[in-house]
Amino acid sequence: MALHRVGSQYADARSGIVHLGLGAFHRAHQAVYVERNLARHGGGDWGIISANIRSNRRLVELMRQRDRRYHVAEYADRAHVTLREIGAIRETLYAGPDGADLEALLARMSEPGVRIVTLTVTEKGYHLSPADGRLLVDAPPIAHDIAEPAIPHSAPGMLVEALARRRAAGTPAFTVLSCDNIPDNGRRVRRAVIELARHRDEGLAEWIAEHVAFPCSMVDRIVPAMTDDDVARLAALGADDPAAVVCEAFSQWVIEDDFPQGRPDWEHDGVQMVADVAPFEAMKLRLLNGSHSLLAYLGALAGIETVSEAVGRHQFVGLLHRYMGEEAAPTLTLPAGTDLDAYAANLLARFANDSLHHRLQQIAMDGSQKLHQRWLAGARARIDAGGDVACTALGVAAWIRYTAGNNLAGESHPVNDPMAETFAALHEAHQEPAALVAAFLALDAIVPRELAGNTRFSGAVLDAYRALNESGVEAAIRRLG
Ligand code: CS2
Repeated sequence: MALHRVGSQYADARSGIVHLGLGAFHRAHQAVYVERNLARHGGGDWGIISANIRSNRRLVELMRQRDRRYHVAEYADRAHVTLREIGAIRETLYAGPDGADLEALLARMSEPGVRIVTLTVTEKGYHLSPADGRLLVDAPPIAHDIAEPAIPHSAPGMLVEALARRRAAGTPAFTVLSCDNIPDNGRRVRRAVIELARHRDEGLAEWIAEHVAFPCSMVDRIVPAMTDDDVARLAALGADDPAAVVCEAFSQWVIEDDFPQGRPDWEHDGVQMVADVAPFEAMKLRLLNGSHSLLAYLGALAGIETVSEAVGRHQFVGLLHRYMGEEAAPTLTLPAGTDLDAYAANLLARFANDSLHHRLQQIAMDGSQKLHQRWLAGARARIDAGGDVACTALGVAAWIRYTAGNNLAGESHPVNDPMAETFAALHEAHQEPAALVAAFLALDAIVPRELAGNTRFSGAVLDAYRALNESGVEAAIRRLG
């Protein structure tokens, strides 16, 4: 085993970034780029105040006890690991349901020295309609924040309240940087924040529209949820650290360069600062995340546990090649200089990294929030162009079957999704495949109407659904020819 250790050297740093969503992804992605920046400057202005806003108070406290230092173990493969100590997170807060540090968080977000607020709150954390990006004003946290804006529960509500405080105090706005896997993330969050602000004060909404930048970004690094085995193997490497994270060696961050209040000079830390993120984002969402979701639903139905096990089967690899090459790639405008074959080959190599225990169940969660940008927007474009969507239709059929809560061998699994109750009710109401598939495709919060109404697509989903149930995952893949 080749172990490379990198310590955190700088003594101090001011905090210029507030982050919402202190999950594993944030700790292994953004914080690593900020760490490089601080290390290069021997400190500086861009330390992070990181908050959990929904759950995991324990992590916030554990990190406090350890001076917020933690480790990121980057595995190129089983034999090559870089163990980084990270000091970039200077303060941790918990602003979850009991509101413990909510006031402290809002105060931090209102400080003049904080010039950027970044977010990894997952797709569902913004309360946007997955199909068209509208703010879901009836979602309980948003309805709460409309009624009680000064004690917000949601991420958009926290942004609005903090911006209102800055405006009232004459403090310049911060820049909002969403780092979640949603398309056009900056623009969507901007629309949601302005709409929410409009519910309390038209003047505030206008001020936000005029003064707040919401750059888009594409983030990429595979960071599985930590397991007890991961904790034990890091302890064996000398990092006995409950806040440690295991991830792959690969990492990419592409950010739209729109930071009127200033930003770290991230271009020297491996971040791609660009004028337009859209081509990078669509490529990553449809190729990487789209492939992930195919593996997740089909693999879970076949009783496979992890991504690396799934790509150990040649049928799955063949399916991904066909999906990427024939269904996803034709819908993309690739970033200049991209070699599509090399990108796809690299994805398969990343998926095959068996030093990560990346569970398919983790990827399968929140399908209602993910399918539109990963599969369905592309499938719609493909159908409009008269193209083939057989792999996507098989994926959709597998997702529908997965939401029944058990695999093809009848073993049950949890269905973690904000729409899980709706799914359960549909499975209960419709025993017949044709009626069940039609009912799922009619969920217009998820499936674009034009796609649901296309008989070539709906027919392909129904055929695939029947094939899965009657002859299993491998036969359903073989059937595609
Ligand atoms: C995965 C992503 O859980 C999921 O849905 O597809 O978290 C994926 O690992 C990252 O986007 C990779 O950058």
